[in-house]
Amino acid sequence: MASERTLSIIKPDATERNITGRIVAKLEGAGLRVIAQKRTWWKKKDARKFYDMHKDQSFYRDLITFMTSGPLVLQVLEGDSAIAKNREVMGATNPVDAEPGTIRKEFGINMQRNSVHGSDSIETAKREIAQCFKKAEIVG
Ligand code: 3AN
Repeated sequence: MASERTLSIIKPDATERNITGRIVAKLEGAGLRVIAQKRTWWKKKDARKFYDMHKDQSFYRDLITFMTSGPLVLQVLEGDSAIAKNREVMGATNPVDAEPGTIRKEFGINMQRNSVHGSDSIETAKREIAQCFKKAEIVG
């Protein structure tokens, strides 16, 4: 298995409920290592850039409003098959469809307020990490 890096975001519904530590514990428990982390509050332009591929979707405006409604925790995770492993521990987009034990099953509220984001491919991970972190902020 190759070591990979992926971008993880703890979303405003989770920072609001003060459960960021419980989410990081799940990620670490899955064998992922946090090699960069910061708490931030996105401007609309940050969220629009990040979710540009969804700009024609019906949920886009609500998604931008939600992702700028409170603090986020941005993280780079590293590990063997980190992209797939992160998505496995996150669970399905809709928490009702997520497997037991996943972050979204335990903490997600609905399709939008689903507590975490994770990159879905190597290319996406590269782009998302570069948008969120300077090279010097990533300490593997
Ligand atoms: P995932 O985060 O599971 O990869 P994507 O990339 O399809 O899901 O969607 C990005 C984000 O957009 C989701 N995390 C979710 O917050 C939101 N989203 C996706 N589909 C819907 C939907 N049908 N209604 C509301 N929000 C949605």
